[in-house]
Amino acid sequence: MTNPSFEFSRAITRRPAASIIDGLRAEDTGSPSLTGMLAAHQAYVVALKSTGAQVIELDPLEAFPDAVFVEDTALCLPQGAILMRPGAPSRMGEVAHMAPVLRDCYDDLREIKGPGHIEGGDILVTGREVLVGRSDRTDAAGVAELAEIVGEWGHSLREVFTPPGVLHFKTDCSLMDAETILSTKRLSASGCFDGYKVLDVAEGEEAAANAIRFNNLVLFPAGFPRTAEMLSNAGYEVVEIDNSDCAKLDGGMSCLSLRF
Ligand code: CIR
Repeated sequence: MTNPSFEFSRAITRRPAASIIDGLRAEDTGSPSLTGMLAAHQAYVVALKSTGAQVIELDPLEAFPDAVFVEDTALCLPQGAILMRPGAPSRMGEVAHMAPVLRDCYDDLREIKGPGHIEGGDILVTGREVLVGRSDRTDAAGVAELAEIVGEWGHSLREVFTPPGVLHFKTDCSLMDAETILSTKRLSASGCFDGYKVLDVAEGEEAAANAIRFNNLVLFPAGFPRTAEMLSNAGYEVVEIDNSDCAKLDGGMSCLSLRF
């Protein structure tokens, strides 16, 4: 039996556009390099495919600099998919480009109609529940609208809080298996993962918390050796991907795909 929280047969990605240099960022640490980003993106797709999954690779969208971060546009569950309503005004138009792709993959496609906002980066689906972190991009009304839809599909949703100053809930945590969460200490200290097995990232390696478990692999940002070693010692097969360009736009491993 497969576990839908980390066993997937498909993923959707979108190649970065040249406009990526205009992507949103909380703090300007320099522009990402398109060449670097394309190479890292290719390595990411190769890793996903190496697990046997089919990857739907979408064309770049020049008009939307952040469109490479497809995770924020939808939530994919076994019962159906839900189009999000991003809190970042410049990203709202990305959803219309994802809609036809998901319509081809799902019989049941819903949408967050508003007035609330919610982005996929704030949603962690575990083996037992859907956790949604309120953030600057995800508000109470967005969470409430999502709760109704996933409730209809038999999922329980729990609202939690993304730490202040952190872009998305999953900037600070990832699912390693149905019951195990990789997290920053600042997030796990809030108690939101009580009852789960929590692996805290090494001190000073907070940016390592955004990884993804995809079938047999953990796709993990390169450059965080102590956390990578902890995961390997815990039995996970870790594949390191260069995240240096994505990081300049506050992006990480989870943002680059929708997985289902
Ligand atoms: C943004 O600010 O929306 C993008 N520059 C980064 C989005 C990262 N997405 C994610 O964590 N799911």
